[in-house]
Amino acid sequence: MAAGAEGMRARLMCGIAASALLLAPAAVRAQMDGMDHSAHMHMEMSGGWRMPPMDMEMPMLPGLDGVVPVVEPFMPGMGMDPATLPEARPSELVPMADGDTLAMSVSMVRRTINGHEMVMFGYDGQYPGPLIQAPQGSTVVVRVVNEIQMPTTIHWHGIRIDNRFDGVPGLTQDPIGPGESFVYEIDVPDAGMYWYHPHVREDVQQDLGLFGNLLVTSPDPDYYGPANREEVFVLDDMLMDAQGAIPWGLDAPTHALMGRFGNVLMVNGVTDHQLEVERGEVVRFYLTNVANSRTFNVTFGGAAVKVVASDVSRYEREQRVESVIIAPAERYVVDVHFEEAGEVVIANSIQAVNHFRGTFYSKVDTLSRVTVQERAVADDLSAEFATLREHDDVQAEIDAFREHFDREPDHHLVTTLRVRDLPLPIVQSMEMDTLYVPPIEWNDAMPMMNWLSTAEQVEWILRDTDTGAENGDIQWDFEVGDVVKVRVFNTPDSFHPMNHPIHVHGQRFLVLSMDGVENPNLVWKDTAIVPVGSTMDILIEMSNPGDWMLHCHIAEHMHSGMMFNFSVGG
Ligand SMILES: [Cu+2]
Repeated sequence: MAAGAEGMRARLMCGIAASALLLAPAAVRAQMDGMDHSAHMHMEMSGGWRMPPMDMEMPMLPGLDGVVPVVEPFMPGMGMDPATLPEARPSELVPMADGDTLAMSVSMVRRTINGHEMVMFGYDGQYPGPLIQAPQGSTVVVRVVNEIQMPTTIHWHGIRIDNRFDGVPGLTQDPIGPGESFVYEIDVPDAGMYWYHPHVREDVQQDLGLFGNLLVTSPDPDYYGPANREEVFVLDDMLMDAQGAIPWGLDAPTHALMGRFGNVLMVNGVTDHQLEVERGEVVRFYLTNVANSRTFNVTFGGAAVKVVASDVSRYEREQRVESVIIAPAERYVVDVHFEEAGEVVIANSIQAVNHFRGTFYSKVDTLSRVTVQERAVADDLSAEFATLREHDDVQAEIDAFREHFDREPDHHLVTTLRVRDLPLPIVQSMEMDTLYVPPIEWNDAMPMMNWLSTAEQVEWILRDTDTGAENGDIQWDFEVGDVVKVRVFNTPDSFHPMNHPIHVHGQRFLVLSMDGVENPNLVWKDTAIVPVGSTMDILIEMSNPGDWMLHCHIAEHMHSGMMFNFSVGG
């Protein structure tokens, strides 16, 4: 073991009362109840680290006071007065025509979240970045100038883009250094809502505000059907305490086990999002999840919801849903009918799990408050909303792939993880928790453990079970026109199993089945979540030549190794 690792171990071990970690959950609970959590919440830790805030429902393992991650902390603009920076502006719509060019900066901005003025990053000084709108089939140009002190790139997520402009450092381009620029030419072959973000230290840069939407409009004005209005909802969270954001890891991400869950939820960068609609309005919501790790379960009070589209296409058939489960990087287009006057709370409604006590409790966080006025909307779309449209063109396009649905997979992936140099007490306490693993990790049930696990100690793995190759050692080679079936199994038998949103660059895929149950309503996707213990079959259409990535879209998992490249020849 390297000297650095020894030092790290000593630091992690420092202050841990190992015996306390080995207590049964009930005993830990008893100790917890006597503790004042708030006292150390605000404590300044050594080296600029502050302990992340604990959920009051969650036990704090005793003896972890003073233990910090093995990496140095990073805060943008350390020592800088935020007042010297321009205040970020809300996202602005940028309609672009074929061949148009947008000049876009990546720069430091001032933002206030939850009452805290912070130095953050912004695209064109906005949060989220500009809402770029481009007609389907066009090519738009974005000239990016990097004005922050870190290298960056832009990945145009979900776009079947020319490989040269996919924004993956070391694969499709060199990172854009501070002061440098890069010109992206973005072909947009598919209508839908996309988004853009960096592919360099996503856990830091994306969390600090580098994300924006790209709306590709169909020439068909009736593409999604009628709605009274459209709203863009960018869902995000931020991990903060009473002093502001908890620092990020400088050389490697913290929160490598579960990803960096925030405790402050936001829509379009604000914590108090509100809407006012008239009674009877059908509102179309374009949802994008830009959080590092959080999967949202979005509910719309008692209002009726139907799901229309997802990442890269409309569904075969519109369908009524109770809520929308949206993993990091996914998008959904939903229509919501606000029939009753009054207030409707759009919320993240989850069943939180307390790993150490093995208990569940419901948790509802308001995302947006919708005031539905008494006055009825002039253009009543109730009848149209009640109709569940079928899209023959979507079905016909998918028909060409049905011959592949039932055949054996071409490739098998299993997801798992390895940990190294985590102190024994942490490992033991993690083992205590394994009975309570939920299929979807809705919240951070172990804030301290999670925070302390860095990408230097945790390796998340995609393993090709046909060859035994893992992560970067996997190399898949295809040709344009290939239709590839991949089976992904998310094993529940690992140190800390967790759901993974799997993202495929440059292509589109269908989720054929989950746990052997056929998907009855298909939609083209670029990202799909595999719950713990589940097996997902996807069918990827290799339509776009080049060298591409496949990875987990939990930022901390990708940076902990959960990625590999594949090539499409032709
Ligand atoms: Cu993952």
